Amino acid sequence: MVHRQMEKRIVFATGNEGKMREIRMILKDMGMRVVSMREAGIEAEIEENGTTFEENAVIKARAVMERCGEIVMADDSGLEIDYLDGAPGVYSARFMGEDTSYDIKNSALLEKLRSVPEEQRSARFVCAVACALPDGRVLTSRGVMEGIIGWEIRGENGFGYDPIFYLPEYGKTSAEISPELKNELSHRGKALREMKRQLSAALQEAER
Ligand code: ITT
Repeated sequence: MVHRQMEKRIVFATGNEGKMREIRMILKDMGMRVVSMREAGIEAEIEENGTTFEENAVIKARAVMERCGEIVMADDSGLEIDYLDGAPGVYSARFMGEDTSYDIKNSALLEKLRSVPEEQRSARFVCAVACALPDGRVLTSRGVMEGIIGWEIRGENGFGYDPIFYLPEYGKTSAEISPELKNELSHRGKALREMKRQLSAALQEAER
């Protein structure tokens, strides 16, 4: 009888296609297949009731790991605008309603900052990644990308708030730079690269 070795893979607990595109690119050299929750056939409505990005990432990764028993990663992220005391922050997806278009959300944020000078427009994207292992261990990492809120909607790449997130050193929004450059600079790229290191170490430890 031929025993097929179970393929090692990571299930990524996200329903956000924009995130998933970036995650696949960033994790493509991991030596493990990365599948979305949908590809793994898991449907889950998870209540993100944490107060920090880390708490919510852990809630999502644990909930899906308990359902499938595989290695599960989750990303909880958002945009913090200093002039708005850190809003929308952990409520970034829910800001003005989950189903409201980003054209409307982005225009509303630009309007709130209409006469605010450049030095008060600082903002950052934050990403927490959690990885829940079948043995119960949970790893977490965090990445940040600093920028300012721009003055108009610009660019077609990326997703969500990218068209209003301006990177002064590039003279472009994160929706105008290439996907490769965004992954190099981004909160998600940083958090996931750190998670790759942690997960490799954790898996090596488990094999010892
Ligand atoms: P999942 O929980 O299914 O992963 P979600 O979209 O609900 O998807 P979050 O709760 O983590 O995910 O919300 C993150 C929101 O923050 C996301 O919907 C965007 O509005 C914003 N966001 C995060 N990273 C971003 C990025 O790289 N570019 C633009 N907007 C981003």
